[in-house]
Amino acid sequence: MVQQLRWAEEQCSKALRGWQSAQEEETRKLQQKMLQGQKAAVLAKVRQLQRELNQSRQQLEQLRQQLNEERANGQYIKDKMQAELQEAWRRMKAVEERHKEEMERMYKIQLQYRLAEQKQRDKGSAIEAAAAAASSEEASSPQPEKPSMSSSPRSSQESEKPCLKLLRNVVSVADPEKKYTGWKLIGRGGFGAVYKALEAATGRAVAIKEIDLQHQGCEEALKEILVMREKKNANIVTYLESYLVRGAVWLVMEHMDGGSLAKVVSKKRMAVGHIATVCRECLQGLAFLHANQVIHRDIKSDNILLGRDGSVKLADFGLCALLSPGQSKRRSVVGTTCWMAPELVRGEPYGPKVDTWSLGIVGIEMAKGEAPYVWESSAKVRCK
Ligand code: 3AM
Repeated sequence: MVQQLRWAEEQCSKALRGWQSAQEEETRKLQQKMLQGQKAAVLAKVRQLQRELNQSRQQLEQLRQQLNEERANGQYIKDKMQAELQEAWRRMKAVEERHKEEMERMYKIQLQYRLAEQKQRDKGSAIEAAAAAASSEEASSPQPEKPSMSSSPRSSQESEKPCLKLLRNVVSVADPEKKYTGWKLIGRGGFGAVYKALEAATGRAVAIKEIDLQHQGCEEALKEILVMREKKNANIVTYLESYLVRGAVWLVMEHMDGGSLAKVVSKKRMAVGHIATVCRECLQGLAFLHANQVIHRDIKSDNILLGRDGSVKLADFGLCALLSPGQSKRRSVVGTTCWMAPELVRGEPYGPKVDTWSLGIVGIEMAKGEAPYVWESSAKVRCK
């Protein structure tokens, strides 16, 4: 019996141990499950954070890139401005150099003329002096290159007299300051200034070019008036009248309300069709001048004027040359360097074709915005 009880006890304790260990196993499994659940939740959280972190990192990287790009852009703009500044400085220096050269040339020419005048005065004939001055224009070289550096500064009283007499016969006698009102300065050139004014009687707008005879010779002013007065054409600015006022000629002409071609080319690139039209109109003007034995000698965009009605006209005849059957070629070196034909630069005999060359340079101005070598010194341009 005792044995049976012991066996039963053993069986019971075995069963108890088995149940205990099964329960422990269950508890462990349950704990594991709970832990796994927590772990999964935590892991999900960690993954979520990881994603957010990555996003923040990407945003940061993008911002850094933007910042770098902006810095690079800023640097680029700074570099570009610096380059433009250097270029502007270089151009200014080139212009300064050209200005200095032109001034020196002008002084030399003035000296030549004074000497020529002195010689003629010694001969005792004022008329002879004027003739000699005119012929020395063709003989002496180099001559001035810009209208502002005109080759004939005012001659002495004696040699000016015949020219002034002729001028007085040509100009009007009324008071231009009464006839024209509302004067406004348009611009200045080496010769003097150009004003816009209104004819009081009609309200018509006119341009009045004041030619200072101290700077532009009397002969040149007279020549300019006579050529404009006699050679009328749809492609040449219309001359109206002129006055002699306080040592200056006031040349009254039609007002071209579109301004100069130079202004247009400096502001925008022209369409091919517009370039072709300007060329055609200028060529018509030149054909007319050449058929009338006149060489303009200073064709450039500054001397081509535009009207809002589409008109294109040649202006500024201060440097023109008149040909004759006995003199079909000229030699004097006048004009503006970058527009001058090679034969003219070299001081060789030349004819009307020099104007055609200059118009070719105007074509380049219209296509590219400026004439070739325009920022180089005159001496350099002549070598090219
Ligand atoms: O300096 P800008 O280009 O503004 O165009 C000529 C230049 O102006 C203008 O006068 C200035 C000095 O030469 N000009 C000359 N003749 C003219 C005219 N007949 C004229 N403007 C209008 N009509």
